[in-house]
Amino acid sequence: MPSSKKTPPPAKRNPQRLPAETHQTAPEDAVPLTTNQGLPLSDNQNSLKAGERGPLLLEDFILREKITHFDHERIPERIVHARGSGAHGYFQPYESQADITMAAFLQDPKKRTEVFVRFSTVAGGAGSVDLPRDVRGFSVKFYTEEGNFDLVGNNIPVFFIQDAMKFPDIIHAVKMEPDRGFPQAASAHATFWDFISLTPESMHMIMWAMSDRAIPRSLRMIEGFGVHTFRLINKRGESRFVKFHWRPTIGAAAVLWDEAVKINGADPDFHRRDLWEAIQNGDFPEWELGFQVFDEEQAASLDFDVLDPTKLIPEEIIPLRMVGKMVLNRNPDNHFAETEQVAFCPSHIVPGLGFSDDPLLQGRLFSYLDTQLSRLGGPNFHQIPVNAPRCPMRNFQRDGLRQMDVPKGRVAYEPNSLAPDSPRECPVRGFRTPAEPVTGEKLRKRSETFADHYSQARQFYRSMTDPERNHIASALAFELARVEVKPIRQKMLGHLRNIDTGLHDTVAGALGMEGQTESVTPSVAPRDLAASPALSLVAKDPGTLKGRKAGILLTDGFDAALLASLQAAFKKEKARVALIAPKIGGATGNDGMLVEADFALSGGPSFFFDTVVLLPSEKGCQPLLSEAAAVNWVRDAFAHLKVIGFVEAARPLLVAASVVPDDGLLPLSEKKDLAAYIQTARKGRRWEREPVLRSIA
Ligand code: HDE
Repeated sequence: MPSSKKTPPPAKRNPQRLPAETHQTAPEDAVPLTTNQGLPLSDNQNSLKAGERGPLLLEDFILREKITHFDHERIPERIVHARGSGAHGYFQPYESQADITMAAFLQDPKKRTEVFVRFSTVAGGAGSVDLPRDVRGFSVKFYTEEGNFDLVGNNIPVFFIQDAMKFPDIIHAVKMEPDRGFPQAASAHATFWDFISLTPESMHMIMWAMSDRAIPRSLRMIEGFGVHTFRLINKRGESRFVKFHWRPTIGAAAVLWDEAVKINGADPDFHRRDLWEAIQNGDFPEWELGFQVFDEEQAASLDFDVLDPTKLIPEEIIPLRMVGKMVLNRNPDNHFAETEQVAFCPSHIVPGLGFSDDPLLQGRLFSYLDTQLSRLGGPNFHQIPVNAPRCPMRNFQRDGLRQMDVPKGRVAYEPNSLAPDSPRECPVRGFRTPAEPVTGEKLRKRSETFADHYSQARQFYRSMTDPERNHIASALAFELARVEVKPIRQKMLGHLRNIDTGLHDTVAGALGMEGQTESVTPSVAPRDLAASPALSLVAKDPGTLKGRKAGILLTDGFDAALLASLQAAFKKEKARVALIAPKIGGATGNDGMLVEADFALSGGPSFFFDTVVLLPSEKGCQPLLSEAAAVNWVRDAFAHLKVIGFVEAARPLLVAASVVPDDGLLPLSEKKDLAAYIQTARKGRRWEREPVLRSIA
């Protein structure tokens, strides 16, 4: 890189600076660093130059190889579900499911099947935040002995649309608006609500997307659903329908919207970090796999079409049959190689399972393979380690971009007589599609059985507890207030009125748009279905601290004995504890011992934790009273409805944070107080505090 400019005189040597050579004091027996061709390197600090201060030489093939590889490090990110977090683990059935399926991984309760799981958000890019209001992807790759089975589901059991033809439209509508390139990872904008207001089939999903389900507390605390109806086939060739469910063993939970907004700023990797740390600490996330099994006759008896992915079957009608447990016990070794390169396809299926004619599922059977071809650069992506089946894979497909195998022999076709030991189709063990009659005209038409768009939306809303209903109304008011085009808001109010007049009135009031609703005539009049309590997160709250995190705020002079008792009590609950002190160096207790902090006050806000304890000393509390981070810490914990344990010395801080005493505030003065605090903290948020603090809007 010659330059015509005169080079400046050499800078005076800074006597403090170490000579450049000191970077290279690797011991002689160090593992040699090499190029991609295996050439050992003598210098990984300096490029090849003409003179010590001269231009670089084109000859430097080592620099060029390194930079070229770096320049090509990124591959196209997924068009949806770009931001993901992965983990390895295993699945183990409780007992043989041979009566309903011949799937090999569901036969033997002693047998573990390796899995890789990827959780994701949908709308944002790979570098977006973890807590937007969004659906979460829940994809599981089972490496079974009869091939890979990919269960590519979501944390919501229904979907926005009924036909694959509309997928590019809904995704274009929710993504950044194409002219301005924003908003990132947010549905609160005009194009999304424009599309939704013109798509009544999305109303059921909208209720879920505006609910607490769309802002989970942790990836370890989400439910998962296969969404579509699938098939189970047993050895006798009998086929039944099935809906797949994942249930976290520590219960499902959500954050509040105000927490989500703040967490996105304070720790955009909140979910990814939480999953990583839990696995690293041996606190392995677990889910039970549940099947809703039903036959054609039961399907026909339901008042909706089981092929319609905007509908669910309430558990009260067809209960879940729990078939096994999945445990995630190993973090990825490399995010790119595994979490980024993993390729899920709903078409990755095994004998004993099958598809239904759900028009969304049928479209997905095409889309995923197609997307992997462009994302991973060709038809050999199944050879990437995270995608490779763990059972033998033999066929006559050959060559192609990025072929890693070296197939031997002259025979690459079947039938053949030249290689009698080469693989053959296997009518007994091989995958079979159950024979089903198919009749009808070739046409483009939505089935009349898909036409009821409001009844299940109403059922979902009415199955929620009061706080959950309020959150749905608040989310709708927030999102629609971000839509600057008034007719879109008016039309949405029309849909909400079809779902529930109370919901409509609350949202119209919160928007200040009473009397401005545009009527929407449903194609099928909505019905009042029986409530399904299983749909509510709050109603199902298991009341546990297991897998939760407590934050303890300390200052110098804190009660060391109480801290030790608290730590022991949380350990017993299988909860994790983080210590927060004004400075990261920690705080010295009244026993003279220094404990290091996990967070400095400014970097460990209370919205990172499920319950908090204020453990300052009287003297240590004083400076906190004029410290915004400390006052906000307490104020937020209260406003986020957390159970707060406190020592008497913390009272001035509660006053400074305008905390009003209620039964979620527990003094820790005597020994017996600790048990009372833990018992209340187990119950989770103090919902009765919410209406006192927050109106809907
Ligand atoms: Fe996806 N979806 N999808 N989707 N989807 C993708 O495939 C698509 C749908 C889901 O962690 C893409 O590999 C179409 C429903 C998850 O890698 C793409 C339709 C459900 C993931 C694609 C749907 C999902 C994806 C983008 C309508 C819940 C992340 C990258 C017919 C049951 C998988 C990729 C991972 C990813 C297409 C609808 C779940 C473009 C056409 C319904 C969890 O192929």
